[in-house]
Amino acid sequence: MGKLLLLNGPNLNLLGQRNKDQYGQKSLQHVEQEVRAYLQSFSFHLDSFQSNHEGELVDWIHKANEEYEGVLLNPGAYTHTSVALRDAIEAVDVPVVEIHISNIHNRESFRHHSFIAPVAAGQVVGFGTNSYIIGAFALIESLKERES
Ligand code: CA2
Repeated sequence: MGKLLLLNGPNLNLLGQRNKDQYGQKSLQHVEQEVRAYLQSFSFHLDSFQSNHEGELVDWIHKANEEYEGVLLNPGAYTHTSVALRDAIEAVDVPVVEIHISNIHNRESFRHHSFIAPVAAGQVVGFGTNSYIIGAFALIESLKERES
């Protein structure tokens, strides 16, 4: 069974508790469970991890390179600030799909730029928490293409 990793960045542990208009009703645990069930139907195992700390996310990207076939990443606000996270993704071979719940392109201008997008396999934005499921589908398809 292929192993995939779902990583969530700062403040996403608050999903479903506040800011529901922007980020939806579901808790992070609920979203993780939905993505896990979806991937299980394609015979993939999913591990998930959330951190409010940039270096911890960098460590997990390194670990993903050793232990996982692909990564789903919502970097949260680090999307717009983190050269360290970008460098980590660039340094590894494992494909990373960038995910955002909201449409970062129709929000404040400081959210329009992603340091992650140029080194990601692709970006899914703006479909609420369904962005994670769409991202999971995209990751499976890009893994199939890599194999062929
Ligand atoms: O739309 C997304 O998924 C974001 O990555 C979410 C980040 C934001 O900084 C990015 O620009 C876009 C913020 C995550 C904060 O999550 C919260 C969830 C519930 C309550 C408060 C914050």
